[in-house]
Amino acid sequence: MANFKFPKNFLWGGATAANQLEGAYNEGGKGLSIFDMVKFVPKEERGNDPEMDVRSEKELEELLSLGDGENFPKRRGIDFYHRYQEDIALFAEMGFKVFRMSISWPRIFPNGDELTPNEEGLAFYDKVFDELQKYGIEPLVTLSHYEIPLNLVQKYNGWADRRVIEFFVHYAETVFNRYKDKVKYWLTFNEINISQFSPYIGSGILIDRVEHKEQAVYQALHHQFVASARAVKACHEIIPGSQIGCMLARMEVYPETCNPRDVLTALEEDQKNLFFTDVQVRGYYPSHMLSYFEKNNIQIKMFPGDEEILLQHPVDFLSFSYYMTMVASGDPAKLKQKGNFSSGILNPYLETSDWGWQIDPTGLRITLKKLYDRYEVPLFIVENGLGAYDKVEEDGSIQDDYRIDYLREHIKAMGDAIQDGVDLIGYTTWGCIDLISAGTSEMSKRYGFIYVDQDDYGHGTLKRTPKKSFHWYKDVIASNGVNL
Ligand code: P53
Repeated sequence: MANFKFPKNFLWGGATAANQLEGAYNEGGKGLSIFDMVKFVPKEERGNDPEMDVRSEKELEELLSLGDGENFPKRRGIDFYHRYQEDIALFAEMGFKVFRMSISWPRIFPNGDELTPNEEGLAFYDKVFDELQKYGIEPLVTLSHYEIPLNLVQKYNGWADRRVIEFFVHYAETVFNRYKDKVKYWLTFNEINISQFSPYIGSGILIDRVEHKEQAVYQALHHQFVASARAVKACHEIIPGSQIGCMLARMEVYPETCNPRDVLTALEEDQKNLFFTDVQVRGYYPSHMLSYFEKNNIQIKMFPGDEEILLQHPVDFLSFSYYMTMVASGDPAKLKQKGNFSSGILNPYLETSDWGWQIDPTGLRITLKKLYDRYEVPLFIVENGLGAYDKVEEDGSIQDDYRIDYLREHIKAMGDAIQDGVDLIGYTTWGCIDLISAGTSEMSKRYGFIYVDQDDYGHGTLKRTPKKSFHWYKDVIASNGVNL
C-alpha cells in the first residue's frame, strides 16, 4: 500500500490533440492547419533543428504543391475522426474520469477569419462530447493545440498580426456557446512557450518575413496573452461554473554544479520558462522579463486596455506538460544545443529515453512544489509519459513494462507532492492511445495504453489493441492511485 492519498475527485485520464489524432484533414469542410504542412523526415535525414518548423513562404508553397502522395502523417493521424466511438469505449473501460482533447480550429473556421462557423465541424465535436458523456467522462478541451488555420499564416503571418486576436476570440466564443452544456474544463493555448523554440508551430509565424525574430515572437505572444485572457473572460460569462487554465511546457532547470555562476544561469532559464505563467496566472509581465526586453532591444506594442484585461482575467488553474528536466551551465563554452528541446548537458543521475529525454520523477515533485509555491493556484498535469518503441509479441500482446515503470514513478512523485501540500487536481497521460508525434511526426514514438497498428509511412490496419499498461492504469484509477 502506498503511503499517500489522492483527493477523492482526482481527475485521472489521458490526453491527445486533434492534429495528431483525428486524421480526416480534408473532410467535413475542415481547412488546412499549420501541422498539416509538416512532412515526415526519416531519422537519418534529420538535422539538428526541430523538424516541425516551416520557415518561409517559398518552403510553404513547395509543401502545398506536393499533395497527398508525400508522407504527411498528421494529415491521417490515427483516424479518430471515424473511430472515436471505439476509442472512447476503451478509455471508458480504463475508467477515465477526464479526456483531454483539442478542437481543431480550422474544422470550425476553415480559414480562421470568416464570421460563420462550419456546421459540420461543430457537429463532429457534439458527437464526441455526447459519446464521452455517455460514460461520464469529463472533456478537457484545448482551444489551440498547434492547429492554427494555415490561411492565418499566409494572410497575416499568424499571431504577429494583432487582428488574429479577434478571430481567435470569435472562435472561442463560438465553441463556448455551442458546447456550454457539455464542456466545463478548458485550456487556451497548448504549451504557449513553444514559440520560443518554434515560431511557426507556436505562433504561426514564417520567420523569413520578419526582421527581428525575438521582437516578432514576443509581440505575437503578447497578442496570444491578450487573446487568452479574453477567452477566460468569455468562458466565465458564457459557461457558469466553468474552469479555464493556461498550459506550459514545463522545463525545470538544474544548475550543473553548485558554482554560483551555474546556479544563476539555471535560475534565469527557469525565469524565462515561468514568464508565461507569470503573465497568465498573476496577470502582469514580470520585471525580469521587462528587463530582458530592454537588454535585447525588444519593444512590445500594447494597446490601451491590454494590461487591464490581463490583470482582470487570470486563469483558474495552471496546467503543464512534464517529460524531463534540463541542466544549465554558466560556462559559455557549454552553450545549450538546439534540437527537440533536449539540453546539451546530460544529467549523470538520470536515465534517458530512446529520444534523449531525461527521465526524472523527482523533478516532477520539485516542479509541482515550485509552481505551487510561486502561484498558489490549483495545478493540473495534462501531459506526461514515455515515448518508446513497442514490440508486438507473437501472441499479439504488448508487454510495455518500461512504460508502467515510468508512469508509476511519476505518479508516486505526484502523491508525494500532494502530501507536501500541493493542490493537484488531475493527471492526464500524454497520448493515451498511440498517435503521431508532434516533434518528429513518427508513429513509432508511442505513448499509449492502446496500441494502434500503423507505421511511420501510414501502413497498417489501424487496429486498436490494449497493452499491458492498459490493465495496469485501469487498476491505478480504480484504486485512486493506491495500487501502483
Ligand atoms: P512528441 C517537445 C518537448 C516537450 C513537449 O512530444 C513537446 C515537445 C514538442 O515535440 O510537446 C508536447 O510527440 C505536445 C504534444 C506532444 C508531446 O509533448 O514530440 O504538447 O503535442 O505530442 C510529446 O514526443
